[in-house]
Amino acid sequence: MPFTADKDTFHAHLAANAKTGFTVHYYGATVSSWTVNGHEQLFLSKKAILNGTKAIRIPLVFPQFGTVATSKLPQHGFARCSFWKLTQLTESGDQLAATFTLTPDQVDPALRALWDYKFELAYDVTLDGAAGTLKTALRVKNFEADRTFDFTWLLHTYLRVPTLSGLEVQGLSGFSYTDKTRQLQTFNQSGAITITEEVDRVFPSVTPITAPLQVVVGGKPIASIERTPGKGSNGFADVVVWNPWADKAKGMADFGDDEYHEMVCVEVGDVANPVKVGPGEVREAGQVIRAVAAIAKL
Ligand code: TA6
Repeated sequence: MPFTADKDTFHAHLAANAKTGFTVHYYGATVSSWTVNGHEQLFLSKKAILNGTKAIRIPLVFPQFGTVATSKLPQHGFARCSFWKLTQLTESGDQLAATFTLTPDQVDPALRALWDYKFELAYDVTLDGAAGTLKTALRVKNFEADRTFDFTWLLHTYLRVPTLSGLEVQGLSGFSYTDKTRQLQTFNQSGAITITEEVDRVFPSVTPITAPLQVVVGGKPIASIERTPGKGSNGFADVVVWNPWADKAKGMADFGDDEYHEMVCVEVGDVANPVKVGPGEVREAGQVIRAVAAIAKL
């Protein structure tokens, strides 16, 4: 597998096509770039802070989504602000796969004390050049002798989009959601989501898990996300859609004022109900992101 690595990043690309590849920052195991034949699929702000002092946007959320009144863990937990290790690389045909792992000794002791369990978290990143997909999956193992732990987790994907004008996130019509921009009130989603103001919607239990979530612009599909099952799980149950819009963007130091036009977060995870994992048990869930527009342009 053609790859380059330094102390901060790992980059791999197809042997037959250097324009199709991905980059991961060890800090947060953040997939900061995924290109399909030269077309970038993910949004990374021009103001992103990449020196390990602030979580890079496109984070892995574990062991806590958001903030929780009864927990002192920081927003979105510690996985995104810890240095992960590359532990496995495989190549087979058009597929490149890398696994990154996080264990308690890699977590800041002050944060680890707030969720103090023996665990191993693995993150598999698999590029399929022929299919135009990136599969990412999280897997956690409980190494405690007799303690069950629970957590919430989520893949906080920032999709790059050409414009918000005419953009729709499809696949959530008919489901209820908690609106974080409206005092956590519950609403019913009718039709596709359009983005004309800040959107921060948490959809619990979006079924069936196999139904794709699609981003469409001007009627043309841009990308789709499909949730995948794994060991001990049928797949992530919940979906979050977020765009900060203008005011919130201005308040974020690591995000350009006008960049909210270039992204939408479509996030899959288990956030409404914590996942419980008993001693020795494993839970795994993932997603496949399909670069529909880039494939069409090939
Ligand atoms: O998943 C959506 C969300 O929880 C929003 O509420 C929003 O604040 C976003 O994540 C980004 O959070 P961050 O801590 O990375 O700024």
